Amino acid sequence: MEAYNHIKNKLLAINRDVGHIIQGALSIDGLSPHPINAWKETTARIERQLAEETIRVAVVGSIKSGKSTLTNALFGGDYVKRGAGVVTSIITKLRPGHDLTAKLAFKTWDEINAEINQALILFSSTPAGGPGDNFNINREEDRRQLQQDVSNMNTEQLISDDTRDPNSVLLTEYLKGYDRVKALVSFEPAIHIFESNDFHKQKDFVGDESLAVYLKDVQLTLQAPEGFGENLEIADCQGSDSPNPLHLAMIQDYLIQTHLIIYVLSSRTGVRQADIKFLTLIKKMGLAKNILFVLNSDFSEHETLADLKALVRRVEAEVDMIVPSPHVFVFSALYNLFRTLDSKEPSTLSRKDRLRLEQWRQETDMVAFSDQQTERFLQAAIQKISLDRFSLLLETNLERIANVSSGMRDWVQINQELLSRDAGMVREAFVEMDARREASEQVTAVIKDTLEGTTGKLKRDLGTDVDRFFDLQYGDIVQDMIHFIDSYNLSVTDYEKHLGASGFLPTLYRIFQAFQQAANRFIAESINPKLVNFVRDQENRTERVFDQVAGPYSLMIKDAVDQHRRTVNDLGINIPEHPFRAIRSPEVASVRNDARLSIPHLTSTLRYSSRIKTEAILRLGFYNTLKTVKKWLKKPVSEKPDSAIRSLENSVRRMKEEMRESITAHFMDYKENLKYQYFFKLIEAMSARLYEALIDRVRAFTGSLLDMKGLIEDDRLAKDQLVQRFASMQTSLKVALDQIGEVERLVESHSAS
Ligand SMILES: Nc1nc2c(ncn2[C@@H]2O[C@H](COP(=O)(O)OP(=O)(O)O)[C@@H](O)[C@H]2O)c(=O)[nH]1
Ligand SMILES: [Mg+2]
Repeated sequence: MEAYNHIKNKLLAINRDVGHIIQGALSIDGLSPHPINAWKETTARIERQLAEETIRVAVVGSIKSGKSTLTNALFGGDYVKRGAGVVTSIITKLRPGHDLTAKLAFKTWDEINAEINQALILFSSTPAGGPGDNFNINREEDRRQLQQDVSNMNTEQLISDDTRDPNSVLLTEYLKGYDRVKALVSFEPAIHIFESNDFHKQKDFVGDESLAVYLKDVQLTLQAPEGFGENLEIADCQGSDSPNPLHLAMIQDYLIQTHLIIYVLSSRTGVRQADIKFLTLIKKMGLAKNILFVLNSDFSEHETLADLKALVRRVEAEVDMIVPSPHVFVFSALYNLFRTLDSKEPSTLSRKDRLRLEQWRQETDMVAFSDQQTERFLQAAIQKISLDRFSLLLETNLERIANVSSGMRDWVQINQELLSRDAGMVREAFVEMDARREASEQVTAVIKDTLEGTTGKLKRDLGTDVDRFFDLQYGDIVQDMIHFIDSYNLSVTDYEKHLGASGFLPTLYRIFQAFQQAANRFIAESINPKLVNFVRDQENRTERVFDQVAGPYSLMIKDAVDQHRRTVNDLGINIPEHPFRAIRSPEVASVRNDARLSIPHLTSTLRYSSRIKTEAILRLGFYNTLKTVKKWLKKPVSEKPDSAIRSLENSVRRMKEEMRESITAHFMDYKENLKYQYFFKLIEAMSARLYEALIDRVRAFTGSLLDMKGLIEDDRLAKDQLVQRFASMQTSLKVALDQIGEVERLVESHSAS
């Protein structure tokens, strides 16, 4: 990674040098700023990309497998909270930087209330006039009412012997944390920063569920160990195996942006059911090729090294069934962490941890094995990260700056030579060059038109495919969803006990919650991966289409450049021939970042429930209850549950209808967003980038010469001075181009190694 930083800094320096040359050219009165401004924009974009573009690494795995411990071990300190909870999903992002800062982004009051109202659907002891749609956590009365409902709910659950449902857990935590966070939350997105000595206070937030629910994002900046390099983000993804599908979707949203996944397994438990599920999901999302596995091994847990190795073979075999030929590295993250702490800040190790460390140190063969595996793991991770960095950040930008520099050099040379001629010769040259310019403008106009045609057609075709994918009758997504809802086996009789203990409405709520959780889980586990694959396919197709047209356009441009060169060569201006590199389609990944585009959040696929007409379900349930109650009074005891169950069944049927309607309507919205906010914008941006790359090559020759003509014919002008300025620009450009050549060789040797 050192090599990366080194090369990146060189590239940045060259880019700035070229920027200065451009600035100098812009300050010459009378020169056409036309090509120069385009070059200036390119250098600005390179600077921005090199600063912003980030390689993302996600550390995932089931709870308590050692994700946070491993993350800490990597950064060499106890930075993220170890042993943090279950209720929330927090993705803690760590970025290398100079100072120690923790940035905690809080949800806004509106977001919090929306989330609570979402969880409150059907959740109320009083169907009419309850908190309903407009619960406001800042109102004391609302909190008091909710507190009461939640306590009732929890007692009922105790009676009915159910597991706690995620919604009531969420509501409980929100209420519990309110007083402590209210000063930090506001109606605008609020960020709280903990710095230097206060840094570790962030752990209290992440570690306490009732505070963590208020958090949206946690970003730590910290000094990274030697060799980590910049433009890197490592994310400790707590909640990968959360029972809450919304958390799963949050992790999915992060995973689709990552370049590398580090999957942590614990040697204490081996491969768990949750791991199999999560790995299957990762695979379904098409992300299985970039995983490194860490078997976090507890030295105390294994009698001998041979035992540990036997476990490794078993784990490898189990993982292999999902992810073929996995790369598994076996070491103790906690031992690595303790050892670093012991050498850096011995005082931070507790007496107990020190004892453990001493004990583990005795296991010399396990330690040696672990050390060697740690080393191999770091090498593999670093290699993967640097390769991606090179291709994503360096290569494209290097090519861009090379194009700008050589284009500019040609342009300077043409101007310089023209300046040294007398007015008559120049006039003649202009006639020739203008004719050439007009001809090549025809060519670029044709390219522009046909590229627009291609872009329009691609948008139409892709739009049709998106429509088809989401089609209500024939599309995969909606059909799967409807099939899921219709076949969801909602056995009302399972709730008999609950009905007896808590009554009709709470039972209906329980059924609804279970149903909704199942539907959400289905969306996260089955629909979202399909969606991700569909999007990837369409992105690849987009790249392919632009690649297909880029070939012929490239040839047209090469032809135009050759003719320009011949024209000026005939006029005695000798522009050397550079090898012409064919222009290819820009990469989706790079354009996407540059244009700040991303697919609509996968978490939003779960936000259909705000459309559910709760009242309709409730009213139905409520009338039925009245009727049922009346019937109950007349009928013998033994028949009572039956009729109540029948009413429940009615409500469930209605519930399914509501669910079907709201989910399909919701996916129609998602579809429109995907089309207009993502695909169409991406296609436009790709097209614009390709056109720019093509035009860039002829810019040196087509920049309007008219101003130049004025300059040359102006006798009062101190031409000597101008000639000198061009000469010095020429020298600087030569230096830049030499340096670019040097960097290109560095990149090549690095990519080859
Ligand atoms: N005994 C033992 N404890 C470990 C080991 N690795 C991690 N832990 C502890 O297990 C707990 C959970 O680890 P953590 O890294 O927070 O797991 P996460 O939920 O995956 O982030 C923490 O208290 C760690 O200190 C290990 O190898 N041996
Ligand atoms: Mg953790």
